[in-house]
Amino acid sequence: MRDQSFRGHVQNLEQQGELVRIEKPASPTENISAIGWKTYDQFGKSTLFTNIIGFPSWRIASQVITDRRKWAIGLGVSEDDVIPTVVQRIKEPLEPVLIAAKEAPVKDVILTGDDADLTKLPAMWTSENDPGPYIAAGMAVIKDPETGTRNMSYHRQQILGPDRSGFLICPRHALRTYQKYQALTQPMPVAMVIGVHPAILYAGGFTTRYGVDELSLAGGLLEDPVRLVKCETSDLEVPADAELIIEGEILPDEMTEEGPFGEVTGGYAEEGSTEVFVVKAITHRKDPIFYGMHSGAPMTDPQSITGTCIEAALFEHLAKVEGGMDLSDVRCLGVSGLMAVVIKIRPKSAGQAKTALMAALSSPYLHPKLAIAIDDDMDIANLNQIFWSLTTRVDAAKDISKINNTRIWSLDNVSDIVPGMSPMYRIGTKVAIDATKPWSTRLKNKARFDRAMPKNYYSVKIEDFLP
Ligand SMILES: Cc1cc2nc3c(=O)[nH]c(=O)nc-3n(C[C@H](O)[C@H](O)[C@H](O)COP(=O)(O)O)c2cc1C
Ligand SMILES: [Mn+2]
Repeated sequence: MRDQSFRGHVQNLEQQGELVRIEKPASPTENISAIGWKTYDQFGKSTLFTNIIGFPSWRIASQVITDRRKWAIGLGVSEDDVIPTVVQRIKEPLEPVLIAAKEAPVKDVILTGDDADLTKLPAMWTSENDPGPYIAAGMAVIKDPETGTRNMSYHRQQILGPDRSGFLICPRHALRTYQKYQALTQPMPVAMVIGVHPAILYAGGFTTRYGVDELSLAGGLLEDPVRLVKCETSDLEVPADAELIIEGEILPDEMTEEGPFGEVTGGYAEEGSTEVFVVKAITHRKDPIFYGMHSGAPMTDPQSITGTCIEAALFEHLAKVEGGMDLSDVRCLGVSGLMAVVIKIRPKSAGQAKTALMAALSSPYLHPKLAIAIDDDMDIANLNQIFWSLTTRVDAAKDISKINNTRIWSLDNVSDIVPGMSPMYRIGTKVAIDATKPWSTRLKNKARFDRAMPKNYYSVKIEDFLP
């Protein structure tokens, strides 16, 4: 079986020169967020903090899957193969296997009662205007009380005290399950999973049907069943190789004030109220590594996780439009706070890029409100070329389409909240921009919209001339 751990990924990142070790003392509530963010922004590297002020037995790793290179290392494929591999493997889920507690590294240390204390974890203060430290990286494993089917999804936790945190539940599968427990007036048992293999991190952000176990999807991505172990205080099962598990329950009838929180849009989600999580037990590995997940201004891991999920879903979705088109690649731009997607396409006929754009704005994910089509000769990973296409190949009257009054992603603060509904429900405008070459020039004047590259650009190698 392949390694399924977070620390294995951290080690691979370091071996491949993708990680910087920070050995000087640093504080999770004062500067670790800034150091990790700047290290990725300036050098494109992950960070491993080995000297944590106030938490001597912990290390913190951050920005571990922030781009395609890091996903490629995590999934063991080339960068170009990340999306096609995900699309294919996610269709072949593998049921997890249960292993004994004595073989499970996450049971190295078991804390219950007063020892199960959230304030003893090196939770990070992520964005400046957050009210305090959060655990942003936790994925909740829960079970449907009627069918017993498992679900896994991310839920941020604002630390409120030793045994209490906030727990944000947006209207998706976890909310549907929670409402079933509420109807029974029972608390919902939850196990928060922190610090796992990138395949499991990916599955936690992936949108699929209710009743599909995301841990089976993770098994498909790993090409091995995920090793699970029983919880101490509930009949839930969690990844045995995780760094940290927080067991607890969500109360059926209590809410708490929460936020503001620096969000994946890159701005703040307004303060509001969330459900309440009560801690029952904490288990972790020896020499644990805390996953100090960032949030807020791009680029951070949350943009990369959801963005990569959106890319795979769009790739699959667009493959079905018009019976399939010449689609080369898809990017969800993390730098746009997940609200812009770019599709690289070779249209087979006039109007086809626009059809593809409409599909991109109406897909399994609500996030994109701006979709841009670029031609097959452009580099989709290069914002310079995307912007060049937007001016030289776009006549706004013909190539920009607005679709008013459509559903908009809940976190897009600039779009109106539906009157009488919560901020989860917004309405606004989607925009499609066809920045492929004007169709007529495909037939004649072929060079008119080519990018004018230096003579012999493709054959001249500067290495031959540099000192
Ligand atoms: C890093 C990260 C943090 C997230 N935080 C939350 C959160 O706090 N609350 C929430 O409801 N969804 C959050 N999400 C979104 C859900 O985890 C995601 O949509 C997931 O696919 C939902 O699972 P479901 O399809 O089983 O409902 C987050 C996603 C990521 C990648
Ligand atoms: Mn689900």
